[in-house]
This record gives sequence, C-alpha cells and structure tokens, in this order.
Amino acid sequence: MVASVTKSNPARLGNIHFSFPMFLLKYVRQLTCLFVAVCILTGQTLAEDGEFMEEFLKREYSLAKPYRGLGFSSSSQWDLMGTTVVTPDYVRLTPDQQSRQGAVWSRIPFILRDWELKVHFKIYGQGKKNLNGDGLAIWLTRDRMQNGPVYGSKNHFLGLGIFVDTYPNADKTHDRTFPYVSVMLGNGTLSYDHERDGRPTELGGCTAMARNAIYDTFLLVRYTKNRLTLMVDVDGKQEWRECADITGVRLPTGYFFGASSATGDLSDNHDIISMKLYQLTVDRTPEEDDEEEVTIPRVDNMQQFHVEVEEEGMSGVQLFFTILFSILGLGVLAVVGLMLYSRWKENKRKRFY
Ligand SMILES: *[C@@H]1O[C@H](CO)[C@@H](O)[C@H](O)[C@H]1NC(C)=O
Ligand SMILES: [Ca+2]
Repeated sequence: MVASVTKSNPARLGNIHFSFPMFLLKYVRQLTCLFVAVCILTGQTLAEDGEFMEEFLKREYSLAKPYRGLGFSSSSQWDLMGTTVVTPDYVRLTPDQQSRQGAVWSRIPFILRDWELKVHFKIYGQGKKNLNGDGLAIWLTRDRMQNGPVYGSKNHFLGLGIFVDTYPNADKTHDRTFPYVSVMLGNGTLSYDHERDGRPTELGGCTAMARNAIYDTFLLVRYTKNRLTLMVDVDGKQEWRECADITGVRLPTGYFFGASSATGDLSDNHDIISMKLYQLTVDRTPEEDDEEEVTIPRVDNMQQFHVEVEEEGMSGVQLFFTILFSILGLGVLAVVGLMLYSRWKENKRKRFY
C-alpha cells in the first residue's frame, strides 16, 4: 500500500505547471498532505517491529487489478487452472457450485529472502453457516499447477500452505469456530489431513470470520529472518490481528506463489481480488547473512508443535472414579493445609507473646 502511494507520486509531479505560483502553492499543500500520510503509514509499519526500513511492491510477483491478459497472454506472470475465471473485479477460483477446483499460479520462481504478501480475498455463498465449503489455500511451493485434494492442489507438497478452512470436518467437540486460518510447512512427506482439518500438521492459526463478511477481508504473510507471521483483517477495523507467529522457519528459494480452492458437496464462491508481494529491507548481522540455504523446508525445534492426539473418551465408570478420587484428594489436601496453618499460627503466637 505504502509503495503504491509513493509510486503515484512522480506521475503527479509530472503534470504540474510550475509557472504559476498559485498552482504551486496548491500542489505543495497536497504534497505535504501526501507526505504526512506516507509518513504515518510507514511509521506504523516501522513501529511494529522497528527493523524494517522500506518495503517495495514487486509487480512481477503480484496479482492485482486490472487483470489484463491474466493467464492468457504470453506476457502474463500467472497461469490459471481448472474452474478459475477472470472478471474485471476478481479472479474466481470456484463458483458457488459443487465439485469445482480452480487455481492461479505465478510463473516466476520466487527468490526474495524477506517479504510480505498481502492477500485480498472474498468467500461467500448461499449455504447456511457450516453448510458451505471448503475454503481456499495460498501457496509458496516447489511444485505448481498440480491438482490434488488439498483445496484443489497436491498433497505432500514442499513449501508453505496457508489455509482458510470454512468447513469443520473434524469439529465434533466444537472447540474451534470456523472459518479457521492455519499455517502448514510441507516437507514432501507430511500429509494434510482433510478429515481432521489439518490439525496434526498445523503450526499455528486462528478463527477469522471471513465468510459472507460485509467488510473486505485480507490476510498478510510476513517472512523475515526465518520468522513467519500470519495476520488477518476481516472485521473492517483496518488493522492487523495476529494469527500465527512461528520462528525458525526455513524456506528454500525458487518456489512459486499460488492460490487454489475446491468445493465438494458443499460450495462457495472463492475469489482472489489481489495478492501483493512486498520486498522488505531488513538489517542483518554478517552471521545472519551467510546462513546456509536449505533444500527442504523445515522448522527448527519442531517439538514445540505437539501433535494433538485425540484421546478416547473416558467410560462412565472411569469418569466416576476419577472425580471421586479428585474430590478425596482435594479433601486430604485441605485437611493437611488446615493442620499446617493452625500449627504455624500457634508458633507465631508463641513467638509474639
Ligand atoms: C518431514 O517432517 C516429519 C515430521 O517432522 C519428519 O518425520 C519427516 O522425516 C520429514 N521428512 C523429510 C523428507 O524431511
Ligand atoms: Ca475443513
């Protein structure tokens, strides 16, 4: 956003006729306003972490309006797949109809080390809540243009997958509200488990009421110094809410950005309005600079993400005894506590009188 504001700046300057001082004055005022706005905007980004110096929109990795020739012209930087259609206002991965799959993939291998991807998307449809599906995925993966069961793209992928899951497949306990946004890092052998909404491989995530929303819905992926942050903006507040923050994430370069979606028995319109990639300028120490590059994505200290294994529910008898012994245990503790307390009180009295 910041970068595009700055960009339109020189164009405006070009139209100014400097011969009239009055015009000049007007433009100076406008420019001052613009400058202040830019300062405020950049100030916010800077304030967040205090280490980014600048961000630049990289058009070759971005998908934004107008989508002229998108997916068709030879100069297009994106390919379309499946049911994807391009209209003047959005790129529709699937319509609100059953059993559709669509995707859009960047053609250019991605080589930047520090970046931020802002995705403007829209998911809506006729289905009642939780009678819609299945969601969409944003990718940065080694392979591109491959159909599959993970939101219309291949499983056992290598790279990053961000999922906006709109249907609770495994949500028997209702401990999670959908839509749910989550992050997974695929290493080629890890499998996304649809029946469990990807929980076994999830590195982080959050609920985001992004379906049939009256506001514009965005997500932001930031990757800098091996730290991956995911943020969402779905409630019209125009501010980012943190969704996941994972350190020690190692991603190879040369991967491709993409977005995909699939519907099954349940459906929705899944639209991408834009995917804007910003390069971040980050200070690095020399050690950080010659860090060796990985060939397979991984997360350092994987143990921090314990796979949740759902326990079998306790039988009635087990539950009865568990509760009984808990109560007995608490009773004993209380008695012992009281005894200790009265003894302590007595000692105290002896000491003072
Ligand atoms: C991928 O990660 C899993 C879990 O951490 C691990 O068991 C497996 O060996 C890894 N595969 C590769 C190819 O590194
Ligand atoms: Ca699901």
